[in-house]
Amino acid sequence: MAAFFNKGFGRKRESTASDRIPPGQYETPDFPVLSAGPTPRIALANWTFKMEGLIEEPVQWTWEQFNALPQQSFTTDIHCVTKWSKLDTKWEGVSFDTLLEHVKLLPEVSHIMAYSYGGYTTNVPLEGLRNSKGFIGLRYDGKPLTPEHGGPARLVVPHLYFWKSAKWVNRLRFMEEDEPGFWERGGYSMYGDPWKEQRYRSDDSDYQASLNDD
Ligand SMILES: Nc1nc2c(c(=O)[nH]1)N[C@H]1C(S)=C(S)[C@@H](COP(=O)(O)O)O[C@H]1N2
Ligand SMILES: [Mo]
Repeated sequence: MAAFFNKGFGRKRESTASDRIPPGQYETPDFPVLSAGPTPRIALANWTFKMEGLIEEPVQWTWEQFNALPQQSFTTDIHCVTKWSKLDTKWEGVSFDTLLEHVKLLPEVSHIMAYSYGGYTTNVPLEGLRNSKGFIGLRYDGKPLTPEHGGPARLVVPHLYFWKSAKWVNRLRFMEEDEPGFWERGGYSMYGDPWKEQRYRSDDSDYQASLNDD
């Protein structure tokens, strides 16, 4: 039966796409804009990107310097906690692995906090960014990233809910313990894996464990 239904009528394509939609999500062709505040406008001449915290030497780039770093293309699916998913989004930017070549991490680093122009913050585990899992997006669909989608530069961590992909990012701080960012302080998951439906803090497995401890 399966072989029959997989033949023709575009069924194979459809079932392949739906396998890529996490539980509770629906696919949209749109690219909705979700911002907790106004869109900051950053002149490229003033833009900087900094890495600090538990690394041997902090490092900072200007827009020109940052754009001279090796860049890669990424085609990836994104999943917003408000339940839309968008397949095959096309980005160009600098991978987190490339950024790590410019610093020496202290051994205790476990998480990073991303900071944005405008004050947004979000926490991500180090291992959630390494090995091509996270990048700083500079271009979307072949064009410079628009301000409403986080331009000039945003963090992109597509395997986690999209609130972890901080728009207008300008700083990463390396930490030895997990700390909540903006939405996480408001009750959202510390991790945010869409495949595990970790939407709220109460969906986190260590949160469940901490309830059992008491
Ligand atoms: N700086 C900043 N980054 C942010 C947000 C925000 O409000 N401010 N919203 C987050 C949320 S909840 C989502 S779903 C995505 C939305 O990105 P988009 O507007 O490009 O779709 O950005 C994330 N990054
Ligand atoms: Mo979101």
